[in-house]
Amino acid sequence: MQGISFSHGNSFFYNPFLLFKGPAGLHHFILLKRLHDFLILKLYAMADFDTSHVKNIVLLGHAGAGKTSLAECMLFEAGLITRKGSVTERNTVSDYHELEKERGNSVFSTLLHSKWRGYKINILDTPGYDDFAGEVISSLRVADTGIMLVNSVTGVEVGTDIIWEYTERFKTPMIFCVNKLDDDNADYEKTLREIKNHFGNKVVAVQYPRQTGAGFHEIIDVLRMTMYKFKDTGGKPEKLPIPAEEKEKADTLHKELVEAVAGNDEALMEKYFDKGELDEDEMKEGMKKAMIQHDLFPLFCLSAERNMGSGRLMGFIDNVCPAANEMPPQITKKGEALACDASGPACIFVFKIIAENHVGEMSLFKVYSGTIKSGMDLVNSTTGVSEKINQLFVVEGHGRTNVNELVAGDIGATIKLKNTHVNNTLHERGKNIELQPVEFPAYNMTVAIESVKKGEEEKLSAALHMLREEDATVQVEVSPELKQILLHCQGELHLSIIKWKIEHIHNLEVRFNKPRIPYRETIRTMAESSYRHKKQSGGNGQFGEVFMRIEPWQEGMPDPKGLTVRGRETYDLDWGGKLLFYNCIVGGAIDTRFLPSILKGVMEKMHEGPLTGSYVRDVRVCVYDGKMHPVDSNDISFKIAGLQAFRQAFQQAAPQLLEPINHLEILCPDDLTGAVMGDLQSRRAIVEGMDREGHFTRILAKTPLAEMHDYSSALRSLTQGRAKFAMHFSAYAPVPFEIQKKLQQEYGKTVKEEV
Ligand SMILES: Nc1nc2c(ncn2[C@@H]2O[C@H](COP(=O)(O)OP(=O)(O)OP(=O)(O)O)[C@@H](O)[C@H]2O)c(=O)[nH]1
Ligand SMILES: [Mg+2]
Repeated sequence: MQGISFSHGNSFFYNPFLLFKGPAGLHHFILLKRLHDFLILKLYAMADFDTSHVKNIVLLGHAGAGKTSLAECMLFEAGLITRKGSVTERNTVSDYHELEKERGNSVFSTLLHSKWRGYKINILDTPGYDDFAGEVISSLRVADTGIMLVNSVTGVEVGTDIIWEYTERFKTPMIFCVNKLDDDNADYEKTLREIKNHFGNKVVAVQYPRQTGAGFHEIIDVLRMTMYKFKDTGGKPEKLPIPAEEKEKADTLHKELVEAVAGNDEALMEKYFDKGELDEDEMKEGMKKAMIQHDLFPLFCLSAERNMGSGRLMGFIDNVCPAANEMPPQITKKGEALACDASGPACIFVFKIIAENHVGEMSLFKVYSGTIKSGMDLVNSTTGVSEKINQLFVVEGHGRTNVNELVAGDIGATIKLKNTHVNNTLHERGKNIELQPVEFPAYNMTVAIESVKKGEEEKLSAALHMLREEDATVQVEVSPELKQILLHCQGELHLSIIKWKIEHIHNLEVRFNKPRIPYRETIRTMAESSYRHKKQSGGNGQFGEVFMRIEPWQEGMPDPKGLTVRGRETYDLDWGGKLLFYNCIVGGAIDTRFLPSILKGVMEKMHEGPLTGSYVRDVRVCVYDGKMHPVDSNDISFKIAGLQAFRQAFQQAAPQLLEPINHLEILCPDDLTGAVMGDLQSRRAIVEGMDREGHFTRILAKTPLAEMHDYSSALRSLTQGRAKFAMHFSAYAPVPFEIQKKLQQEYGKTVKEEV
């Protein structure tokens, strides 16, 4: 094993440099350094793990529930770090990113791994804020068990509910951990009630605390029927018999647990009836099966801060939680089952890309089948391009270690893939396997972005490309219509992270602006006009005259009254709606060769409508008369005449500005429905329906996009982040008269009066 790195800002390992200063300390330092290096080598010389000895877990929960602190406990318990860091001291292995240290919480999901009693546990520590849902979803895609941490002071929070929905989508086996039981305000019973209330009676307590608050030192385990007693410093507990006064409660809970396990399996139920008990192996197998089927969610107790309970949890992960090959096989895009088998065809799935200047691009993947060896060539199923796996790594936060191979079920990383993105499958040549991609959440917020300094547009475009590569919940759209670069993201917090990355990693100063609204213009009545373009200069003059009728277009409308239609052209406009262009010229008043020029003039004005410069849609134009000059008539003359005739007719045809209307769906806790509805009224929303869904109310509404720019932040502050919403384009609708007038005036100020 080689390539161990611990030189980055926050070393994965305890840094002995910090301990001793001055000449007296130097000797100690060298000794410690040797011991340190020896331990690292010993650690990585550990035996390779076969598929059934790899467990992939993801730590989940509302922000601040204690996920990163638990990850730190697990690494400490496994002996991978010799001193447990803490989130408050900004020195955990998981929150290594400068940004996370600055903020004091997780922003990215971090891959860690530990070894515990012959098993390798890959740990994915995810951020709790909803803005980072993409990080949670991609981690869930590759995890085989989720650990949902619930803060025993605050109980079930909105993040718990939201993340639970994702876990249901993946059917990830789940464990609940009630954390912060050492806090004076901890309330285990209330938290348990809330968990059962939200997630049902499949949640079954495996443990309960003898006491909470400062006196939290003992956990009663009703699976092992043992009491774990911790020292003040936590760590390895003493195993004691359950005290007499707790016996009755422990027995009752034990019975509940055994019955819950037996209740999911007929054979076990029979055994339970016969013997009145299940032995350890039967319990283990029964729990595993029920967890895989989402029929049982065992619940554990923790103080991550004081490192109490994590060792037992890791033991449970090793002994009971399913390994990747015990989970149902992956169903490929073609609908075929892919078994998690180290001797099967090589196949990996890239779930995350970390692009940092000093690291280059690192792709994190899970091996879904076969054994991946360094030097192997794989094919990207999306692009068909061959990719060489030059180096393989196991990852520990910021550090990474070279390994020679990774077996099916394991999670690792590689660098320098040429053209592979998140959600791509790489497979052995000739096998053609494509795994199901992750569906990332739709965006909630849009801003326009521009570089502060002129001439840095290309740099900005490169930075945005890299951001997109790393974070599938960011979308970038260059809008020629709005003449803006639009950045779609998850919310204000997400945006602040994007800004930080652009400024700190790409050294670019950027500004966010309000995105312009893609209004449309149309007409409500019929109007006619004519325009004569005549110009006499030195040589040849210009002459063209056009008579035009315009009408609002509607599906199935009859031919224009009083005109003879000689030619019909229909254009589906790129920006939605139609233009119908009819030739109704009689008696050869205008030569047909000039019609394309007239159409060109009309189209030009339709690109920049007369009201606000927005696209025009849904108009029928009939050219019915005009005049030519034998010498001076040419294309340009008829283009100008066509444009001006259209402009004049448009102004007389009761022009109407249209605005995009979005379909809005809000899920908010019942007690906040009133506030959310009040706010909607101030946004010109039309509420179309309300439904109760558990503890939530689902509100359906139609809202003008122009009123929704700040909605993500507004809803968050209105509901303390307890509501969520989704929005998508529905249709264009007329802008109210007063608003149209205002927009027309604003536009009028920005353009010079046309000829
Ligand atoms: N008293 C007490 N505090 C804890 C415990 N676990 C975590 N904390 C504290 O709670 C805060 C949040 O802990 P984290 O581990 O960062 O929580 P997290 O779930 O990773 O949070 P996000 O990354 O923001 O989602 C920190 O200040 C921790 O020190 C615990 O068991 N008891
Ligand atoms: Mg965290």
